[in-house]
Amino acid sequence: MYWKAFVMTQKTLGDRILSVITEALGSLVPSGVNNAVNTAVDFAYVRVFGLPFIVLGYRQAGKTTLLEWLRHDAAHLVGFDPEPTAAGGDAVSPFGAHIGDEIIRMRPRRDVGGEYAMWETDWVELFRGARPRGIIFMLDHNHPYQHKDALNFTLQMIDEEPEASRQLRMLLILVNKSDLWGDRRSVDDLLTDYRNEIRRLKSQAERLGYRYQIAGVSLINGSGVSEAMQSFFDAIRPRPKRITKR
Ligand SMILES: Nc1nc2c(ncn2[C@@H]2O[C@H](COP(=O)(O)OP(=O)(O)OP(=O)(O)O)[C@@H](O)[C@H]2O)c(=O)[nH]1
Ligand SMILES: [Mg+2]
Repeated sequence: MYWKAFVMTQKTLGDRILSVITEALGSLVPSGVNNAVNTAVDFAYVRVFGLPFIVLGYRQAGKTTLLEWLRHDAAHLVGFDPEPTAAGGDAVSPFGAHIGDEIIRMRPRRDVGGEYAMWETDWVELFRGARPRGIIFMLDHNHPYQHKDALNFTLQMIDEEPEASRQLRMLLILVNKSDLWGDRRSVDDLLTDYRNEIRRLKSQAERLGYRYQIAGVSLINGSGVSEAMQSFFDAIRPRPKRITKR
């Protein structure tokens, strides 16, 4: 019995990665060793290429603003007034973001728009290309039917794209713009419209083995954003292998 290692080269030139896949054949290789190797590979990969995650949500929920918040450490949001993101989305290069007291290398790949017509195209393409460890799904207090559609589409896509969802560790729902609703309503109030979707999310998360969280935030005044980002990125990042001394 033996270990087989091979190197996969991903599709595009700019996106070339080395992902070493180890395959333990037979029972001679303990699964603990295999897991440790996989963890070490994940950790090294993310350190070099960035943490793969994606941001989805119906139009005008705050996706572009969140990416700007992460990219520039919240400092640039004063006067930031993005145009709706057009079909095809915008490329986002990997960048380092301050999360807690660390800088984590991020790789969200593309900022996609939220119009219906972009879901089947830009969202699915992004999901397949990114094979994300985390999804941030954004909504706000307006248009619950459209947000519900978008969330259902996302859950369906996770089910229908098993290769792309294989690495998924967490889905975070950000209920954005609390500066506009927070003094009158709670997150739980707003989520009464989403009972079926939350039930579906819960059962999918259990079935596929990822975690989910829901947080009310305001990107404009910063309320809740750092905390939500810290727990999201903590949940999706691979950990360095601990060296234990005997
Ligand atoms: N009041 C308030 N406005 C916000 C907040 N976050 C974003 N916005 C505003 O909401 C609008 C939409 O933000 P975007 O970041 O462009 O939203 P998007 O999801 O990228 O929109 P599309 O690209 O059209 O899908 C902009 O005018 C933002 O300034 C927030 O926390 N509070
Ligand atoms: Mg946008």
